[in-house]
Amino acid sequence: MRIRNNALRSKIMSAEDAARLIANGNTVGMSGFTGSGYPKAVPQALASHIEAEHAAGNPFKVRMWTGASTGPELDGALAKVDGIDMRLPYNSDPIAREKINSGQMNYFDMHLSQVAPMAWQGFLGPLDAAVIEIVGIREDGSLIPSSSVGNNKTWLDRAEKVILEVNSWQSEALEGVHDIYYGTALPPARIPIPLTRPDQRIGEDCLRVDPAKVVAVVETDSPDRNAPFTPPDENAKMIAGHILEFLTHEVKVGRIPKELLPIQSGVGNIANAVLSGLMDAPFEGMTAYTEVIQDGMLDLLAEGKLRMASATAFSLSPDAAERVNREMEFFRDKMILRPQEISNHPELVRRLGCIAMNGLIEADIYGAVNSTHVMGSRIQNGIGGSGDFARNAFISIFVTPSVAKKGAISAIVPQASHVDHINQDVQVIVTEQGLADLRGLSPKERAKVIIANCAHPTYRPMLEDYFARAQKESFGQQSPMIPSEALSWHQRFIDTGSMLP
Ligand code: 0RQ
Repeated sequence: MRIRNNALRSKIMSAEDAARLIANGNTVGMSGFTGSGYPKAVPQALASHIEAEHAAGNPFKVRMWTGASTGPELDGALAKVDGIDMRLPYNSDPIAREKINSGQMNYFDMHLSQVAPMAWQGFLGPLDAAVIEIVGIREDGSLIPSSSVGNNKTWLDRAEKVILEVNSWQSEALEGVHDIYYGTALPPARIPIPLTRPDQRIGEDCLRVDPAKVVAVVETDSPDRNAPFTPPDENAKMIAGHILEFLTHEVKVGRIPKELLPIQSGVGNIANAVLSGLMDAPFEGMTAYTEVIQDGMLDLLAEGKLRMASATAFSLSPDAAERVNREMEFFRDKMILRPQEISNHPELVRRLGCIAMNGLIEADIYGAVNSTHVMGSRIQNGIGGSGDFARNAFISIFVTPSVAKKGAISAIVPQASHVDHINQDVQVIVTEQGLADLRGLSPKERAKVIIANCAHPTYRPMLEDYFARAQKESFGQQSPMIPSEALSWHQRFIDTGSMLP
């Protein structure tokens, strides 16, 4: 039996009835992180209710906070009916993206580690309701967390009322995987977080909730979104190869230990390819201190190459999710899922010395990185945890194919059209062309290495030409720039569909 607490059992109701407890204008905190552990029934029922209200001529929108991206049943369903007034933090849903980019939906893109603290600090306003997916409820009323932890602890603590979705699709063997730290506080009472190793447990294996606040319990049986896994393409394999060569060299010269330092890896195919590449690399007993446990980590864990992985969520393909469910007994002591304010905490990322690897949209010749905006104005996803890790990592690596949209766009540009990571937070840039090690280099030295090692051969001469002229014409010589030309590649793409003249 999944719901073992009698008081909470008495609150079981349909998703439709539960959704009616959310009112127009409410701020709602939902569970969910990278397509796992998000509520599946109540958001869809809420979307239907909103659609009916709109049809009757009544306004109805909610402000929505999550952990990170969720699934089509949540972001997609609510965005489709124009039910979201404002959303934070990370989004990857295509319908929500379209609504944001057409100006119909407000989006507040935040560092993932800062969401819970800012909610506690009162910076985001009050939280009317929380809708949280869990695996089960124990006799004592404590909650067994689901396949993501995200901001659930904070939503449960802060919300006026709580709706629980108990999803029997999620494996009961997840019980015991989580580590929920209840020691955070507001300044001046804040104390150091007592975590010095990725495999350390510092909290409890369950979430607490005040039963008086629980207004509904909804039973579901639905899978997580779990995007299919695309095997690494040639570019991804080449990028992985450059990174492995680089890490091997770093070990050889003694800057990192032979089991490496805790790895953080962003989402996406390149990240998975790097992880796959680690299977054949000479590193044993590695650890991961990261946001998401991905497909590429499972084999590493099974082989023992990766000793353990700490994250806040799973981000798995359907096959891998099934494998985790099936083999949870094996994986349980090799994985820890924590709140995202802990998995991404700057204090811990700095202390542990993570090796951060994140994707980018574009980088400029001085190494400033744009992770979020296409042509400076159109949001792709969001900054996610990349900033939490990049600024505080032991080594901060960014990866990308050197061109996008079949070569019409160069990922290396004279000037980034939007900056998420300033050049001080970017130490290594890798494309399929090669790797630029920027550590200790001045802006002009960085430009030479980035253009030579990372730019696509089609765009390399154009970048060399711009940089040479900038060094002659620029107002200053620290970071030479021709302002009237710096964003001309982007304008050309907007006008003609290509950055090429
Ligand atoms: O668009 O899907 O329409 O073809 O962006 O690009 O090359 O498939 O790469 O999946 O690794 O995503 C930065 C978006 C890269 C991701 C970003 C277009 C490209 C394609 C995806 P299509 P790829 P990836 C941990 C850390 C921020 C959050 C983060 C991201 C789509 O890595 O969201 O790092 N990062 N979190 O065509 C126009 C360019 C482009 C471009 C790529 N220069 N111009 N379009 N694209 N470069 C995870 C979390 O925090 C949860």
